[in-house]
Amino acid sequence: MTKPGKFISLEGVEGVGKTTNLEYIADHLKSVGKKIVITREPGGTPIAEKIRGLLLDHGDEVLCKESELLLMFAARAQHLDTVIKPALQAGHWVLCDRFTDATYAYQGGGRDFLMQDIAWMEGFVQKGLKPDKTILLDLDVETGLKRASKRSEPDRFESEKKVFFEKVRQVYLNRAEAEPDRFSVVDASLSLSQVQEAIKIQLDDFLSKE
Ligand code: T5A
Repeated sequence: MTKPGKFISLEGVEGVGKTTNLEYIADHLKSVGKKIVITREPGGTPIAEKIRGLLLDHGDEVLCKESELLLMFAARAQHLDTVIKPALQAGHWVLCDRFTDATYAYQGGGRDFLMQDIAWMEGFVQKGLKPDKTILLDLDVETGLKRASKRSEPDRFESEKKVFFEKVRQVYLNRAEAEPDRFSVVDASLSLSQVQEAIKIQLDDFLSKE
């Protein structure tokens, strides 16, 4: 798919500050004249938000890990078709709170699915469409979980053990190392203003290469 717009995703373990920094990124890009669409995964459309509920809420029935993986991609297919692709075609910059790197990290790292199976699903659903830039906010798991717990009650993922999130973080870091042009890793342990300054440097670098 040729796309006049740009696709930026924000990634990291729980509580690293993705949601907090999304508005900051949007404001910076708007200040240089970009038209922005802010969205999130899982979710971003009415149907995908219903799937998000199935994935995040604690239910009476245990969601098996195969269903979890398939639901992530079902929500993503709907999101791509309804929101992301049309916005990119219209020349907008799409800012997405998590995307497929999260599936590699959580379902591949956390749930031990084979990365090649996830890659097959990625190809089937995305047909080569990937973020142009991914900002990975990196933070030690304990601090992230502490920050997240101050904000709300733990959802189904946040109820996992620390070792689960250690594996998630490691996969994110491995992916960043493997694709240094797409990924920008930002130290999320710094103060919010320092984190935002670091994000701004990465965005300006990306903008300068447009
Ligand atoms: N998932 C998702 C998968 O398993 N596979 C997938 O393919 C996808 C797409 C989604 C869940 O789904 C899973 C991963 C997730 O578990 P989510 O709501 O998108 O859930 O993700 P969460 O990580 O749960 O989102 P959080 O809201 O918890 O984390 P954020 O957005 O990273 O953190 P944020 O911005 O809410 O900040 C948390 C707290 O920290 C403070 C903020 O003020 C806030 O109180 N804070 C800072 N404090 C000090 N210094 C800083 N620099 C700070 N930055 C933020």
